[in-house]
Amino acid sequence: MSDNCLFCRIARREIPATVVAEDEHLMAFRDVSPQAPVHVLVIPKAHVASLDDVREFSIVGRMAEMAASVARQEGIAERGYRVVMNTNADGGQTVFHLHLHLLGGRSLDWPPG
Ligand code: DGP
Repeated sequence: MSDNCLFCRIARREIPATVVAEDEHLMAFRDVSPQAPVHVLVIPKAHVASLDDVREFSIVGRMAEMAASVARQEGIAERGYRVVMNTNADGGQTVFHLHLHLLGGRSLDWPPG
């Protein structure tokens, strides 16, 4: 845990968020600035800055599993969705606590900007 990290503070429930799934290691909550009808962030509760800083990759598999579960829960699994991990500056990462974006509920363009 990192004292001033925004997503650590959400994981500790010091900052409110709309939580849609949670287990011992992970939390999934709605993005404050949704880019699609469904836009959920899946984070590990333990602080890791980015995918580039992950050393134990089983956590990434768990995050993907929770994203797939939330997609079914949100009713977007059959039509489809996108999962994204923006990583470091060129990847567009703005919050330096590992997170997976789950986006769906509309047709998504490709390639991204
Ligand atoms: P990224 O650019 O990949 O680092 O995405 C960070 C996301 O975090 C962005 O889509 C907006 C979201 N976000 C930033 N601050 C908050 C917050 O306080 N609460 C919630 N729920 N989401 C936040």
